[in-house]
Amino acid sequence: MSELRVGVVGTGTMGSDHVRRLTRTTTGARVSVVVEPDRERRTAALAVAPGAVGMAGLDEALAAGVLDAVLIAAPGPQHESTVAACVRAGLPTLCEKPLTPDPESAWRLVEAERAGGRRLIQVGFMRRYDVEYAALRARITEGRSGELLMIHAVHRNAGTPVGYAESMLITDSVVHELDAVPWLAGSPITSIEVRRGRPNPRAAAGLREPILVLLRLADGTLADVEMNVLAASYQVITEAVLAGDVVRIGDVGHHADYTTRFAEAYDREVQAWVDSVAAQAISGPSAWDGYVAAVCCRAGVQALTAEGPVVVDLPPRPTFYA
Ligand code: ISE
Repeated sequence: MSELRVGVVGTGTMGSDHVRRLTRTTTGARVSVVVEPDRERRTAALAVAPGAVGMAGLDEALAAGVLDAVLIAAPGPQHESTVAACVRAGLPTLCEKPLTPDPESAWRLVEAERAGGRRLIQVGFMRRYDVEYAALRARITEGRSGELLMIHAVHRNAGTPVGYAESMLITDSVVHELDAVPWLAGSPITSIEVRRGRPNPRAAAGLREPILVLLRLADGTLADVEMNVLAASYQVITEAVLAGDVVRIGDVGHHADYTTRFAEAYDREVQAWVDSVAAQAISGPSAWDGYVAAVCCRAGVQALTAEGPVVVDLPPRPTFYA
């Protein structure tokens, strides 16, 4: 196939970052359409992607027949209908997290994809493409330093956007650990608990943070996550306690946000996605992974107000996603 023609839906922080990435960094693909209802944002994105055309809605782009694949970075509540339209059109889709905001809608996408009989959906859990994360997973899997016993994770943001709700500590941020921790450990999450210490007096009314999130995995591994959204800088650090060693990743200096901290991971993620679409062998984080994250997020949000651990109840993984 010649260059993959990618439609980018949504040009907020991540969408515009991906338009630039697909245009300047990724090989084998170009942005053919920018779908963005806001005219100013659309114009700004088009200025970065010569040759792309702007459209206000995905339907118009699908009807024009100028897409080989779609990257979705629209707000989460729009993901279900957007991904479903791409699946109906048979188009491979990389959807930024969350796949959808709740397990029911995520499951509908799992079913739509399975009904079509082939993998089309990938979820943008970019940490799996971070070099240090990948090396840590290999180290744990290979077992040279003994079994994994515990994970300590630190996830700090340098501020909150306007309209920030407390549940977003889980759904917007901890969602990454809800995917990454079981991926690193090779074992699913079975319960989630939230513990609170002294609240930060700088937090807006209604936001009690930082929080400590405790994840129990099926194999007994315990993980704790410090989630802190009023830190001095953006930091994501992980320490894996193995029976015979401790491995720490993420000491990469101070960043303002994820766009620079994970820039290389995003580059690798998008390149791997483009290559896998060209090879018709999509293998990144799946719709099932997006569904699992949505189930865990629901338990995590409940845990914000519950006493003690909230059980995570997952159906068996369909063989389609084996
Ligand atoms: C943001 O939306 C992201 O997805 C980042 O990866 C995460 O670290 C941050 O906490 C979120 O706000």
